[in-house]
Amino acid sequence: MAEREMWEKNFSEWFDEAIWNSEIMDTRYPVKGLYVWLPYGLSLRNRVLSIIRSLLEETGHREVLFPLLIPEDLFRKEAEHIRGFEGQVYWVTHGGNEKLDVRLALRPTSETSIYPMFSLWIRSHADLPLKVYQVVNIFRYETKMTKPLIRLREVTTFKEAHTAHATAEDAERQVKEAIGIYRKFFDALGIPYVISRRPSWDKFAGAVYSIAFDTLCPDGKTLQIGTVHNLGQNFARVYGLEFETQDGGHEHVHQTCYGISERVIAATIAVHGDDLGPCFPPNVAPYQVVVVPIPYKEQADPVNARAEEVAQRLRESGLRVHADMRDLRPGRKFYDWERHGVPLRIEIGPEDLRRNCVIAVRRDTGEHITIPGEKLVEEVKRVLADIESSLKENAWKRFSGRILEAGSVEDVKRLAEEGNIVRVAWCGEESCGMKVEEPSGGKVLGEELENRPSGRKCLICSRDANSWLLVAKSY
Ligand code: 5CA
Ligand code: ZN
Repeated sequence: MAEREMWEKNFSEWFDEAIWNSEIMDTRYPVKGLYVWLPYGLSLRNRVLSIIRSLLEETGHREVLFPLLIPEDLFRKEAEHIRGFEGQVYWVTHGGNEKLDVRLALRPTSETSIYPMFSLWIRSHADLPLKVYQVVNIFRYETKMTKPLIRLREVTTFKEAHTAHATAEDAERQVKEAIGIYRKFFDALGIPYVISRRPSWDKFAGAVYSIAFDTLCPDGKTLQIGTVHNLGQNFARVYGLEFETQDGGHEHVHQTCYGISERVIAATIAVHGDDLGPCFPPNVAPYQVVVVPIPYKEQADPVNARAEEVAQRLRESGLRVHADMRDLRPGRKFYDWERHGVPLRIEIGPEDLRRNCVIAVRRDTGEHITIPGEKLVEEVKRVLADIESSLKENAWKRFSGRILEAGSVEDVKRLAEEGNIVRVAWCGEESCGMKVEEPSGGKVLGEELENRPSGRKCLICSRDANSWLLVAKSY
């Protein structure tokens, strides 16, 4: 069974080693907060992206691609937005040796580049709703400690969706649709999450309100893996996003935006890990199966030939398979591929040749399974499907076991420090919420969505509690 000592007790170091050993990234690029994707990592990234792309496409989002640079005057229009991002913007001040008349921001997110164009595109109610998305790099001069895949200064995999609607109700419906899309997306990756409405003091700069998905890293710190924002008409007013209504009047659109980043890949690595390293869910694993021949002296040729043949049969059935034919000891190969998180290993030795079978070894449990030759494809597919569902199930089990209710204010701090997400019964008053954050030593994630307490009193003021406030240590 999987050991999880190092993974839990020393997660930060574990994580850096995991992405190095599995050749996801090279973290030696000489600019802080910028990292290099390696082929294996990029293959994983692109599979994760293809899941979110299809979820967006099937709900009517169209892909666009906007410029990286935003002129300062446009960038500064929405007051709250600029207040929120000011300290994080990289500026382009020169073209060659010439100083630019108007400085250009490297987008830290794209509202201020997209919405001026929306104002040209949107004419009448017939143009609405408008739903677009793009996958781009963004730059944020982060001042907290940077970490590969988790807190970057160049986010390379920023998927942002932007929508415009005729009514507030339709924007509200869009927020729900976005939440549904992200649920499916995280479910596909087996990442457990809580969904909460961020407190007003922690919402996206320029939003009316923000909803966030958080997962839990093995060290007990939460990681925000996606957000959905209702922007109301804040941006529409300053960028002049007006449309002609059915009866000829003019109104501002209502907007939403929602985004994820490669943090989702960090979460995939983190939640399915163990002391050996990551274990990638088969639906996104760069290699789903690795075939390792175990040759013995004079039997080497037939064993190698069988290994190639087995790999080829599996490939033809649509699986991503790597046959490791390097001139190395099998034990060394096992070690390598475990660290690359390949969910299933197939071993073939002389004995298996004679019996016409293979040995499959699960990365998640270490279990050895004998598969007869005639059932190769169907059995491998069945085992992979089982790995996928049990990774998800186990991640959820560990996660759910770490969402605990606080019985008192002192409890909040203790439980958060022990690495839990703490549910605090809350009356809904902001002042009570703020009184929880201070002494907790953690962060108020927000008001939990779709789950409410019954028969509880607010932990601060003892009035009836309407909702759970979630508190945790966080990244
Ligand atoms: N425009 C909105 C929605 S697209 C926006 O920028 N929202 S955000 O600021 O909350 O970012 C969306 C998600 O991107 C976050 O939930 C987080 O998961 C991820 N993210 C934000 N900043 C970084 C960063 N510096 N490094 C890695 N991921 C990040
Ligand atoms: Zn209260």
